[in-house]
Amino acid sequence: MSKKLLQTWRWYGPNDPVSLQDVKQAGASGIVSALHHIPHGEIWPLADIQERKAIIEAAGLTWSVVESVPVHEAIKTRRSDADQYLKNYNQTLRNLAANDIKTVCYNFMPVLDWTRTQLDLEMPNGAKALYFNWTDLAIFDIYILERADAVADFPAAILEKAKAKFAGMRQEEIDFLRINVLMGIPNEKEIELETLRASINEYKAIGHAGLRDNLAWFLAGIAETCTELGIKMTIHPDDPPYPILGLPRIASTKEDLIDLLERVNQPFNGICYCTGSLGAGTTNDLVEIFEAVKERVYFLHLRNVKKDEEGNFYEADHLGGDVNMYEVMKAVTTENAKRNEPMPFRPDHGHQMLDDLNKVTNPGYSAIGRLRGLAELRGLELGITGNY
Ligand code: DNO
Ligand code: MN
Repeated sequence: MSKKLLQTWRWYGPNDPVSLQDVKQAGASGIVSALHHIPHGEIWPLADIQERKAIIEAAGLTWSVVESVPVHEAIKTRRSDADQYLKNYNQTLRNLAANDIKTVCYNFMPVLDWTRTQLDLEMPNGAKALYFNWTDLAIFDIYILERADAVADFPAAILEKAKAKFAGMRQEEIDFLRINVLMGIPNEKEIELETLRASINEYKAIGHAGLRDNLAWFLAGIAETCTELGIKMTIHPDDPPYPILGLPRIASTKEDLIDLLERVNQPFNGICYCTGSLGAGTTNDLVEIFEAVKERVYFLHLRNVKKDEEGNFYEADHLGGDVNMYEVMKAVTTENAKRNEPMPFRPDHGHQMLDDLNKVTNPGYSAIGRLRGLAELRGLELGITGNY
């Protein structure tokens, strides 16, 4: 029986401005890391995995979860060369398992990972948060990306606001918006507008049903490896959890998650329950979603979002915002008590605050905001379970 959740922390590797010593001071014991220097789709060499693991262990920490082993676009779109990438993925999983790293996070979002329109929205207290605004997304989509059918995807009120705002924008503001929307995972290759346009066309032909089929094909293609080696795969929900830029989305709602679990209905096929991503969905009930899929939740991202009536949202304090973290933590700790192994969670994102405001940080991944989040979450857990 597992008493406490496993407290983990995302670490981008030796280039991360947050050190492993910092992570220890924050009180986490597990590390969530990935080999971002390996191009998407290539096999992660055993030596590189061993090296990363050794660095983490030398600091007295454990590499608990890989986030993420990126799924190559060839697999998501099931291009003619998809088989080779599937083989590579299997080999990477084998290399990780050989190092006893067996919980893997990935996502199946077309082309872009998480999308925000602003990375430094100032809170009333001066801290900075990540922000998603529909008007800014419309400006990007219509006037910067110049996607042919973009206009049809926005309500009239947003179109009007976008038009008026864009007319008053300076070139540097336009560039800034472009960079913010295209911003990816630190240390990974940025995507170009031209590539994005081409991808959007490719996905148009695939559509929602096609993308679901491709995910099922991918999962079926790694099932044997995962089952044999005891690997747990956890899909990260779409962020934000609705279609943007005309791209299909298949991991945004309870129905989506149930569908993808049932299509390849085996224990290895699991979920990274990200309360921030799912919480940005206007119709998502977070506790209901957890209850529906909890047996297959192997990794938790705990953070919060605050939405307005248009559906714009900013990343709120971990115990603030629209996600009732108290109810979520009750559900999560009840499930955790039934497990033999503790469920790993991490404070997913945090505000840029205090001394970090004067530092160069990875958006959402500065030290102090996440430390605050982790501290609040562990206190909440202790308050609920009483497991001192
Ligand atoms: C958003 C973050 C993401 C996530 C990746 C997983 O909620 O957790 O950066 O790590 O999308 O592939
Ligand atoms: Mn997340």
